[in-house]
Amino acid sequence: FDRKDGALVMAHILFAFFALLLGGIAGLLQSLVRGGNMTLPGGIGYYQLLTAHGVLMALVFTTYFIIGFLYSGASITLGGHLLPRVNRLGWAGYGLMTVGGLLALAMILLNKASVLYTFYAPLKASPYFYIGLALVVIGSWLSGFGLFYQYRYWKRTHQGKLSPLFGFMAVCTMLLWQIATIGVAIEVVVQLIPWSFGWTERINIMLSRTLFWYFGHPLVYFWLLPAYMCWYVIIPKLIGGKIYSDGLARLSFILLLMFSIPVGFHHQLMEPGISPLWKYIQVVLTFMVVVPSLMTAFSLFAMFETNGRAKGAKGLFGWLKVLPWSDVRFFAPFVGMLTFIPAGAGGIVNASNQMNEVVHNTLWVTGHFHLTVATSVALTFFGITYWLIPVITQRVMTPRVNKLGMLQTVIWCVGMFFMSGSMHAVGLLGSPRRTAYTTYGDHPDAVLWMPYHVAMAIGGIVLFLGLLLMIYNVIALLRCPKGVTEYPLGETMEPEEATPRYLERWGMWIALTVVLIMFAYTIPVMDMFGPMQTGSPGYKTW
Ligand code: HAS
Repeated sequence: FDRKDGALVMAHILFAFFALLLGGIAGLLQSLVRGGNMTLPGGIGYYQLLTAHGVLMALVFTTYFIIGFLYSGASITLGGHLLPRVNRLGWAGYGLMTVGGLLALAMILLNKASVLYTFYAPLKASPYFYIGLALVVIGSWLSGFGLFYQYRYWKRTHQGKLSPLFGFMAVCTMLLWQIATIGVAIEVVVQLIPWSFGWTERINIMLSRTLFWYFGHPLVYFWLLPAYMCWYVIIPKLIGGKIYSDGLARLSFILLLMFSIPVGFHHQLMEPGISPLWKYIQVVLTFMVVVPSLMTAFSLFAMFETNGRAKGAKGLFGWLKVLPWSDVRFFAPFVGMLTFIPAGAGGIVNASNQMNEVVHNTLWVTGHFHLTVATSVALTFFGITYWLIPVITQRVMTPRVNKLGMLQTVIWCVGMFFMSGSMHAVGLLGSPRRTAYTTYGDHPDAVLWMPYHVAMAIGGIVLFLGLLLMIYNVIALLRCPKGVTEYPLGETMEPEEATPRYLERWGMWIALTVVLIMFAYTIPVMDMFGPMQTGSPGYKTW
């Protein structure tokens, strides 16, 4: 692996795990404070800790890990090393993201930005928190441009050739991010910063939430797509097989790009100020975005089965027996896949209007995203770490680290089973999310929730132990003996010609994505400036 590129990738990966550690500490403390088990000195409160936990885990850990992972694969597949300009763009992006991230974190620690990771207005943070976030976004754009530049260079030097699957997926993931972050950038720069400095008196709440969720939903696919990259491209190699279908994999990524953005209203189904028709349309589009995930499930089953049969597996589930169960590089992402089945089903429940009325703003939703991002995605990222660090630092993972990795995966699952399981259950009993410790005057309903909260706290403690073990494993990986580890990229079963070339016509896909976004958002956003917003006291701007 190219040394200069390796330094860039490692800087991202190590910062990601540093954020994971800090975010984990904040997570443990918030669960103890919320459960009424402890009070912290210096007035450190639940909302402050929850903001730190959400921002560090959901925004910092993921973004750094993803950019590091995408750059590593781009370096290998799109030319063998990054162009000097791309490497520089990567470092510039890293620098801006880090300055911005630390500024935002400082504001949270000073209790000047306890606005949670969604920073909904009218909760107001210090302007420097928003400026920090804006820098993170701009930094990530620079990294994105670097990736596009590398891809374009590869295409120019390989005229008429189909790009490598990893490179294609990396471009798609970054494209999704660039288009999605335009929404949050407008919210932060045009609305929140001027309002927070006191330059503007009022803020249009509906618009700010809409801009946030225009970004917020594709954000979850920005987390998911790199996990899918591992499932589609890396796992086949690790199990000694081949990728089922290159074309199907590309199509599912394109569909995720097109359908993951015009669906933000499914987070706002319970909000006034958006007409039911537009909510309905975006719910239909939400069900469209489920399709590429179902295609992924199909593709993965087909890959496991075809490869299993090639190894002589018999019967309906014989393929399960020939999988490399004791290899953490396979095991951790596989457990992530398995978890994604109930996690995805929960998402479909959320998206269904009537059921959303039952679960919205309850701990069910918290349970949902701990299964999706904190289990399916996180375990896949952990699985990637076990080979990525050795590849870059030119080391070989020892059997001991492999065993510790297996143990880490099991601990994570046990912790999440208790935590996310009780969140789902108590959510159905009505327990709200994002609420500091209260027994609601010993109301019988709230008393009924208490055992679930205890189970959540126990799960949280187990998870924290799992997190400490993961940090230990990262350090152990950095100390493994020198040697050569291969970057595990799978090959496809079919020849390259089988993949339709139109899948790589980016201009067409971007245009279709923009059309869908305009369709889903233009009229409802215009309504937000109309008489419904200004004429009725209930919908007034703040
Ligand atoms: Fe979600 C809320 C709907 C997926 C994350 N979601 C959230 C929030 C987060 C989040 C963070 O419609 C909270 C935001 C906040 O703070 O308010 N979500 C969906 C839907 C999907 C979905 C329809 N979510 C995700 C993913 C996330 C994520 C992925 C992170 C990575 N979500 C919602 C809705 C809300 C929501 C509403 C708002 C709720 C509210 O009211 O506030 C779908 O994309 C899910 C599709 C998935 C599948 C599963 C496919 C299965 C596969 C695995 C195959 C396994 C194999 C192994 C092959 C259809 C691919 C098999 C082996 C064997 C041995 C069996």
